[in-house]
Amino acid sequence: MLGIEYPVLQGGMAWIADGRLAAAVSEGGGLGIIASGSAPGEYVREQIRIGKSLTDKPIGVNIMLMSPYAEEIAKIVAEEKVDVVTTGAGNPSRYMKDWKAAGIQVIPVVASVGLAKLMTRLGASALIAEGGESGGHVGELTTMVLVPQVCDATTLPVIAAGGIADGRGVAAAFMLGACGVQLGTRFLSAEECTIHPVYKEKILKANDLCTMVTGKRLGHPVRSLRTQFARDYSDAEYGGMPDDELEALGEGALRRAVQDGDLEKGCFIAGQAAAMVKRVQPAAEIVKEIMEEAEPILKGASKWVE
Ligand code: TUI
Repeated sequence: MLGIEYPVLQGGMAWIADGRLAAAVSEGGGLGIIASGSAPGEYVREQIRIGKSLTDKPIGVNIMLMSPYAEEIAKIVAEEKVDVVTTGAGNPSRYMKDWKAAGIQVIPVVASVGLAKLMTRLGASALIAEGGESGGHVGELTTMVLVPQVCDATTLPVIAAGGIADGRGVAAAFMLGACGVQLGTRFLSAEECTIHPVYKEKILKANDLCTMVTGKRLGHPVRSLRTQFARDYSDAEYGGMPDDELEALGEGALRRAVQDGDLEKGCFIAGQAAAMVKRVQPAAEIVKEIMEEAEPILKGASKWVE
């Protein structure tokens, strides 16, 4: 359906997933996805052009629906003839008709059965069911319970996301009914991923308990590494800081982590699978490796039945 070799999507990580990373993943046989995050439209257009200059394979764009530029970027993806659009952190209903008319495959991220049903009705091509193990904006449900429920609620192909970082996660996702996976955190260690060296090091040194969720009080919970910033934010959140001040504290924090490696004021987004990221390697190798790991696990699964 997407014209890719492996059913592996690279998550649309704000300020991180640029044209270069996306092209490397697509060249490796997966689907690279350029993140719009809260960047202006012209930045996204530029990244699309960079990505397309580096690969002839399909490339996607993720639109973060809470972005003030979402409307503008919704038009740009059609103008630039992007192959696939994924959406996150909201309901993309109002854009679906125009994207479909432009021949774009629309794959919304859903964190609930209700949105899965609505997106199925509105003509999405597939759905990404993202559990709360993921980094960034998280819903209530885990991947383990969300994926089968979304599969039961739709006739569309379902892509599992959240907590998947190796072949075991891929195999498990297939067992839950998914036919593809999306990984974000694992690609933070890709050679082509240009995050600050401090960020990469933090991911490679992460352990099982080193992420936490902040921002629940403001209605947009975000999972990130348990850094000084995350602890300070959490203290402010539960210590009664007024909403506007709390919003201001988080403003620009993502960019400060990615570009400056700022542990005091930056938000280092990562999923719970951060501890499973062990080394720096080319993005194409990551795609191939996880699928090669999944194969013997899936073949061996018959040992559980007589
Ligand atoms: O979107 C993400 N992950 C993100 S977005 C982001 S940037 C950000 N900046 C400020 C505040 C919050 C985020 C960093 N990471 N993942 C996809 C995702 N979408 N996860 C969960 C959802 C989701 C949740 C609720 C999608 C739809 C939804 O309901 C929408 C509705 O209105 O029904």
